[in-house]
Amino acid sequence: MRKIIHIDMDCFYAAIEIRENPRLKHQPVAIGGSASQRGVISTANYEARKYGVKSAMSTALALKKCPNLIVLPVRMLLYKAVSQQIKTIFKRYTHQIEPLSLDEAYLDVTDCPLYQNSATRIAKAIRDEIQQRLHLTASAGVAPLKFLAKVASDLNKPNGQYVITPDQMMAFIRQLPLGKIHGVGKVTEQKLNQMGLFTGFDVQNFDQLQLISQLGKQGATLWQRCQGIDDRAIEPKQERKSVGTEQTFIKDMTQFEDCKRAVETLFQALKVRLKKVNANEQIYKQGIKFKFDDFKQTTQEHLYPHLDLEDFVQLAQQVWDQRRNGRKVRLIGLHVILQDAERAKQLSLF
Ligand code: TTP
Ligand code: MG
Repeated sequence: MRKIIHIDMDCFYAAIEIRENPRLKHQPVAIGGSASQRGVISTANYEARKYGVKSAMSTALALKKCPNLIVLPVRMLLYKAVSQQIKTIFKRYTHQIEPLSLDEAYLDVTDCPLYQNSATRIAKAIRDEIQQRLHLTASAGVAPLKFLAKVASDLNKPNGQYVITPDQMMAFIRQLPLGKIHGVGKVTEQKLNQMGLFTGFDVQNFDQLQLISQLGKQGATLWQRCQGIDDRAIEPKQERKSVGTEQTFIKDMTQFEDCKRAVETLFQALKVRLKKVNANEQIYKQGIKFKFDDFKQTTQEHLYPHLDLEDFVQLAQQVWDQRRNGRKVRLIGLHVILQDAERAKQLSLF
């Protein structure tokens, strides 16, 4: 049995801004674009969440729900620097670190000799150290499996932790609502509910082949998770940097021709940016991001060794045809991921 800790910072961007300006303490604060520019909320502190302010909500709606809301712009470079500091703290406990985003990581502490190898106490120590050194709070989940550690870190948020021991694991899974499992989105959850499946217990007692025939590979994975199987190792990621550019349109797009033109324009901007850093030969992946009029976003990227407009147009066409579902498009972004982290370090990121 492994010992996995999932750490997730509490209202990350907002907590950093409040730390930087303590006068914001106890006030409802959100980070995001301004309402006049059709901005969207990235996150909000817990004070603002009481009013129903949430990530991905339009700033205009957030201000309707909470007229006193203080909306601050995103300062990505600052959050990235803090993220690095958090990682430095993690490294004092293990090198088995898999970052999932700026504020979230899995740690495998199976072999960590500190605190008599108690993952519970290691998690607490990491959270204490983050608080003392960085004046920010983190929540943690501790479990024998990755997916359970991730579920657990949400259970005592903010500034708390939840431990699932090997003994408790199967009982925990039995009562677990399927929507809590990372990767089971709203649509899949509904599908499962229609099949009469609501909890881990329901899936445990459901025919594996039938689940696979309904949900494909995702069904196979879900069935395994509910049996307490999750063999995914912690994958310390090679740090890859990306360069990108994006644009929110004055008017949402409904025609692919307009989309194609926007991709061409963005491509030129991306080219200029890349030339500035002379990074042309380091490209590893190309990708495209769409944001729709319901503020949901989707990213499509693939391995691709050089900058290529035709390829971006094809990616755009795929997203347009397969993921748009009749929605209008409010933003498009193009990015490339670079091969060589060291040489790309100086790049400014989007
Ligand atoms: P989360 O960990 O999902 O959210 P959070 O840290 O703000 O709040 P908590 O974990 O306490 O519930 O995301 C981490 C950061 O990522 C968040 O501070 C802002 C950014 N983010 C967005 O920009 N857009 C989003 O839709 C989400 C969910 C997060
Ligand atoms: Mg978080």
